[in-house]
Amino acid sequence: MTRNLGSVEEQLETAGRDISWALGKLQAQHIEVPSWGFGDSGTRFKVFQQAGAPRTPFEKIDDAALLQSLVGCAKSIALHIPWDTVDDFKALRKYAEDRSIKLGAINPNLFQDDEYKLGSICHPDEAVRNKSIDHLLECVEIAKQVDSGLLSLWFADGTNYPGQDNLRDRKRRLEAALRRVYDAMPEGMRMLVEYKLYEPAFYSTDFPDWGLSYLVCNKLGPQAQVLVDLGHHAHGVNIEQIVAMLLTEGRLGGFHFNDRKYGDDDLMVGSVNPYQLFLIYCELAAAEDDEDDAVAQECARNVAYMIDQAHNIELRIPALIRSIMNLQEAYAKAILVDRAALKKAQENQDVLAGHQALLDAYSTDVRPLLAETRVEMGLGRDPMEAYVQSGYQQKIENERPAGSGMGWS
Ligand code: PSV
Ligand code: MN
Repeated sequence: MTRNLGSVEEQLETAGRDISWALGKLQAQHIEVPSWGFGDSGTRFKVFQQAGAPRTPFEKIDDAALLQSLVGCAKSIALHIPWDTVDDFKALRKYAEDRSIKLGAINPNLFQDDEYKLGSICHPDEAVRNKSIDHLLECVEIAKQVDSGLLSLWFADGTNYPGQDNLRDRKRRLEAALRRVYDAMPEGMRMLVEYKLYEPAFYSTDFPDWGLSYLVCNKLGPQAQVLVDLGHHAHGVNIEQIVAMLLTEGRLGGFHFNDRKYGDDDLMVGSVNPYQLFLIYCELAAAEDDEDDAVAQECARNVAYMIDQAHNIELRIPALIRSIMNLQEAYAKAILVDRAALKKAQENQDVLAGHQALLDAYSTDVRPLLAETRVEMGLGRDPMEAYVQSGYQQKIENERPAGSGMGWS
C-alpha cells in the first residue's frame, strides 16, 4: 500500500520506529467522554440552551455512540450522579453496550444540594457528612452495577473566610469519610481523587493541590490514585512535572482534559496550549515504554484518559470531535520523539539538543498519520467532515428542540 505521510515517515525513521508500530499505538488510544459534555451548560451568568441537547441519559449515550462511530477511540462515557440517575442502571448499561459504549467513571455530585453550602465530607455537621458518605457509597454500588472500575471524586469543599472553620479538623473529616468509602470498594475498583486550587470556595479548598490528593491516596491504599484536571492549577504550574512525579510513585490515576486561558474555563483541550498537552503526553508515552521503571510503566498503562469540558457557545458533538483530534495529535507527536537522541543529549548535558529532540517531534505534521490510523480502523479520514455528512446535527435539532435538554440549570 502506498502512503503519503510526509514528514512523519522521516521522523519515525529518526526515532527508530516504523509505521506499523505507530499505527498500533494510535489505534490503542482511548479517551472517555463526559455525559455532561453533551448537555446544556453555562457559566454562573447564563446557561445557553442548544437545540439537540439530550433529554435523558439514554440520549447522551446515543450521542456518545454516534461520536464513537466517527472517532473510534471514545469507547466509554463518564456518568455524573444524580445528573444521570436512572431507575435501572443495569438497563442503562445494556443500552450502552448494545451501542458498543461502556459506562465509565462514576462521578458523585456533592455540590448541588442546599445542605452542602459549607461543604460535604468536610462539613462541620456530622449529619451532612453522613449524607455525603451515603451518596458516595451509593455511587460505589452504581459503579458495581454498571461494571465501572472507577469512582472519580471531586469535592467543592472549602471555606470562604479565614476563621470560618478549623482547617485541621476539616482534613481529619475528609480522611475519615474517604476511609469508609475506600473500604466499601470491591477489589479492582479505583478511587480517583481530584484536586482544584479554588472555586467554589475562595479562601481555602480542602483538596487544593496534588500534594493533598497524593497524601490522602497514600494513606488510603493502592486503589486510590490522583486525578489531574488540567484546569485546576495556578498559572505557570508545570503540570507535566506533576504527571512525571505521580508516575514514579504509581499514583497517577487519570486525567480530566480541558484547556483554559484564565481559570477553570473548561475549554476544548489543546485549544489554548497545545504545547503543554504535548509535553504531558511526552511524559506518559515515555513511561509507557520505560522497561527500566516498572512502577511508572504499569501506572502509565492504566491511566484513565477522560475529557471534562463544558461547551457553552459551540456545538457539542463537533467540539468533542475537535477535542479528541487534539488529544490524538498530542499523543501522536509524543510517540514520535527520538528518545535515544533525547537521552544522549541529556547524558552529554547538551541542553539545546535535548530541547530540539522534543521540538522535532512537536513540529511534525501528524495529521496524515492519524488519517491513516482511522482508515485502518475502518473510519473516515476526517471525523469533522464525517459528522457534517452524517446529518446527525439536523436530526437531533429536529427531534430535541431548544429548552428540552437536560443539564445544568
Ligand atoms: C469541577 O470543576 C470538575 O472539574 C469536577 O471534575 C466535576 O465533576 C466536573 O468539573 C463537572 O462539574
Ligand atoms: Mn474535573
